[in-house]
Amino acid sequence: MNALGTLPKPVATACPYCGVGCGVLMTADASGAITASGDPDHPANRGRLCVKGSALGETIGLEGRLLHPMIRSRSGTLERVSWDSALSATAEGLSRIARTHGPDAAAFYLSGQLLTEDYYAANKLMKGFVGTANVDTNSRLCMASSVAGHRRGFGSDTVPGTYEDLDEADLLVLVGSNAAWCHPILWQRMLATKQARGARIVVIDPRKTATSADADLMLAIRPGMDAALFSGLLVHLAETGALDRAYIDAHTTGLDQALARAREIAPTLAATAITCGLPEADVATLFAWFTANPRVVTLYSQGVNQSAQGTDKVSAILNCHLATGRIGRVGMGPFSLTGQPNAMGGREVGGLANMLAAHMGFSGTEIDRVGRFWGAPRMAEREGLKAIQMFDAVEAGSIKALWVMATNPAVSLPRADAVRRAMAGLDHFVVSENMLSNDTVNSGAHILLPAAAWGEKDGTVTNSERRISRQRPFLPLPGETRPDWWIIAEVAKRMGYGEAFDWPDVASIFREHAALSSFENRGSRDFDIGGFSHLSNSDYEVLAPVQWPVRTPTDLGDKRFFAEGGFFTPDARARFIAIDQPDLKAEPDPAFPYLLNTGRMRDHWHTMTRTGKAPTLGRHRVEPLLEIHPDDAAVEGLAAGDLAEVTSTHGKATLRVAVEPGQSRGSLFAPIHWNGETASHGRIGALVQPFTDPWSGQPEMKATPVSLTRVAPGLEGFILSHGAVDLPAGTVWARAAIDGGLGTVFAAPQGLDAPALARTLKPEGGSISEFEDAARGVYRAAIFDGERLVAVLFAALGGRPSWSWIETQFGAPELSPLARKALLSGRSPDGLADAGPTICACFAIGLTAIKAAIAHGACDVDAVGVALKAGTNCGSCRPEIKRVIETLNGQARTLA
Ligand SMILES: Nc1nc2c(c(=O)[nH]1)N[C@H]1C(S)=C(S)[C@@H](COP(=O)(O)OP(=O)(O)OC[C@H]3O[C@@H](n4cnc5c(=O)[nH]c(N)nc54)[C@H](O)[C@@H]3O)O[C@H]1N2
Ligand SMILES: Nc1nc2c(c(=O)[nH]1)N[C@H]1C(S)=C(S)[C@@H](COP(=O)(O)OP(=O)(O)OC[C@H]3O[C@@H](n4cnc5c(=O)[nH]c(N)nc54)[C@H](O)[C@@H]3O)O[C@H]1N2
Ligand code: SF4
Ligand SMILES: [Mo]
Repeated sequence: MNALGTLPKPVATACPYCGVGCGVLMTADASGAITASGDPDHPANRGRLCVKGSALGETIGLEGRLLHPMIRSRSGTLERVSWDSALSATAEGLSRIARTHGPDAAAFYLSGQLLTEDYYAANKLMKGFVGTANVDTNSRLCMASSVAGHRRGFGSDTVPGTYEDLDEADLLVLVGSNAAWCHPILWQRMLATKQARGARIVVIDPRKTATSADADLMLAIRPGMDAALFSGLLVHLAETGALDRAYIDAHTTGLDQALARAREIAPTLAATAITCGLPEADVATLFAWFTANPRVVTLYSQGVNQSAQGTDKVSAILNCHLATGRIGRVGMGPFSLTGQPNAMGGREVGGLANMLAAHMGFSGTEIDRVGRFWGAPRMAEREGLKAIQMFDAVEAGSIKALWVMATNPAVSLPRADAVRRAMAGLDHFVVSENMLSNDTVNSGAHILLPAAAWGEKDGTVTNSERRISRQRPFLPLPGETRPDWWIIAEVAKRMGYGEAFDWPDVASIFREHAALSSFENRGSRDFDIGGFSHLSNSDYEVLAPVQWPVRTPTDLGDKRFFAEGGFFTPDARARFIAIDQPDLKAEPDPAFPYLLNTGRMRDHWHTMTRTGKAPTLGRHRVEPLLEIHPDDAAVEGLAAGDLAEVTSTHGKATLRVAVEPGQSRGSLFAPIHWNGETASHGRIGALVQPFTDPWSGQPEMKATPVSLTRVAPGLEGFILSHGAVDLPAGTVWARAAIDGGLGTVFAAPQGLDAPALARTLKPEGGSISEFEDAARGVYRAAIFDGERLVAVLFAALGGRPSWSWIETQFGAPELSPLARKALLSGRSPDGLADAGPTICACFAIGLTAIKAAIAHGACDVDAVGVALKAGTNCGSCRPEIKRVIETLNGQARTLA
């Protein structure tokens, strides 16, 4: 909730989270509270939102925001300064380092969460004016293998299809994608296609997920073996006469070599199954379905991209679609699901170090063309350093100036602890941020530039299907915050490049970007939005979501690529790629016997700087979990709820064990979201190895060798408080937003003086109610300021009680005498059971209620919805409800 806004009518904007790119309507009620609803007119979501989108209103408060420019003083503290001082210091540092050490000693590290206009400005400044291509982005960790795969196969970074294909397909193959959690609205569309057309869904993922719960076929592939599976499929297609010879002959080259290589990798169905660690019958089913269904869409995400063979995985998938001519036609095609709201926009402007601008690379002609367009004095002449190399160069001291915008590399890069240390050694370290504190800012940033956040910023983003949407502001700029593009332009002016950065408004940047896309293009480049080069400011304001290309002002319809060939290679033919032999991983190192897979949770976004503010989103998982197969847990002497320390050669984390039969043996899964601000020992990036794909430079973030040890928990408990509580060193803790404050879970292996800690929470003149049972090691305290409950501490030896009922009291303005009495029991006075972990975040329905509804006869997900409303809003929790039903039914059968 944010009472700052006064919205006379709903503002239509785009969701700041995933690449689905849903349209959102932001509406203020009479009290000024702002809430989000799905925009019925937006083609990506047609009125629906997932739980993260629905809870956007909870994330726009100003707590923790960076509201003023700041510079770190010699003593290390951050001090507020004027914009002029901060901008001049930023410009002076960049100029000085480029002058003294050469332009390549400077770098920008950008993000798919910047708007296209911000991204365009940053890319232009560095590649055209500072004179280095050391501009890379978190998209290197996200989409780089798809980009490389597209460019190798198509000659351009083109996503050929549209979302409509998902509605019109008969077979949907998801490879390394947990769409039920990560692209929920597209997942709803796929489930609707299953209902409407009887489409089949296949999920290929080493672990069972919420997505695989609804699949017709689940292939628990050996990690990393996807390229072998799709090589086997190519061989099968060739052998069963399923190739589209007409398409191959007219529009492609290189099939013979690619097929010969595929035959070496996966000669037979049986060999494919063995390499991939899959039952032969399941592989046969996939191959038969793929062969039989022309309308097949293969969707892929980070299980493909974030891999040592990411680009080859992409090429192996594209090969199968090219070989069957199933591309660019209704209901068929390869489909790279993009992660961030503007992953695509960043690729369009050239945010990657190996791209120049507007889908152009670094050939002499392209450098010359872009240089003339920009009137640039100092064009970068070659590709710059990709993220991992860039941070290696920071560590080695050859990059001395770094400007980080809209990303948190101290959490999200591999070897995150080393990254943190490396940044602390920079000569000139600038961060543009929304938050005053995050792991990157706290790595010693010298200059903090307060950027406008979602809801305040204005511009465009492009979603997974090439659809450009407007993000519109509905809140005033708080404090002294400014849009990222403005900050970059002001720095450019102070570096002496005023003329080229003198944009009066954001629409001017969009027009310039559009003009560059069509400059000397004449159909030679896929990305062309020249139709918008003369868009008026008022037309920009009301721009409706539109798919590129937009080659002329009236070229506004939806479009697909490549049904009739027309690839962006010199001979207009697609290339089949003979991929490398997949790396059949050697036997595990006995010192690091497990492979650590990492990824996302349903209700959190990346490093939690936004979703961490929303109580609705904090309840699904309050702390970082480590998922492990029951047999591995038994070998390690671990039970559910224990703490385990996970160690790689690069770092350590301590996580709560979740025993999951859906995990493959030898493989562990941990979430990426927790960081130094939200957990003491949850920085999973610290463990991840910096191993990269040879073509894309994207790191393999899903398979780091690790070892495991049980941590004796000691005293465990939780604290509910208004602000953050400092816990003694050695305590393992994690923090989540709750109504009215923060909930902190802790475990103190070395013990903890709970009564003393409770006293530190007591305000002057406040009071404490306590309960102690020394024999059981139980201590509970409720701390009041007058009648108001200001903190609660529960501690016990072994086992952490739930805070769900207490949270409802914590948010209340006043406690009833009965509630006050009941507080230290942890249960509501009416004896209602604890709500259990939240399953349905939209209606705050816990596991206990869902189990009760099932016990009362709700036999499927819809029936649970009728009884409790759970699962009836965004639908994100439906797979989990289904699983509870299946588990309970399984138990009932075992008992019977
Ligand atoms: N809730 C939520 N949604 C998000 C985000 C978020 O932070 N939270 N982030 C957004 C962003 S930026 C991105 S990039 C997307 C990512 O979306 P996804 O890629 O769907 O998400 P991940 O959880 O990273 O990984 C997907 C799956 O890859 C599997 N996997 C691991 N190794 C392999 C392998 O070798 N082969 C195969 N086939 N699969 C493998 C993992 O087990 C995992 O289930 O999500 C976007 N949406
Ligand atoms: N182990 C492991 N690591 C991973 C992944 C994985 O699967 N496993 N996934 C990778 C992927 S796909 C991704 S996309 C990355 C994501 O990782 P990051 O990009 O590091 O994560 P975010 O939390 O999204 O960071 C965005 C930061 O920018 C700030 N911010 C948000 N909006 C704006 C804005 O408009 N302007 C400015 N200046 N600041 C803003 C936020 O406060 C936040 O601090 O993580 C990668 N790292
Ligand atoms: S699916 Fe959810 S997170 Fe993704 S854009 Fe839509 S509402 Fe936002
Ligand atoms: Mo991503």
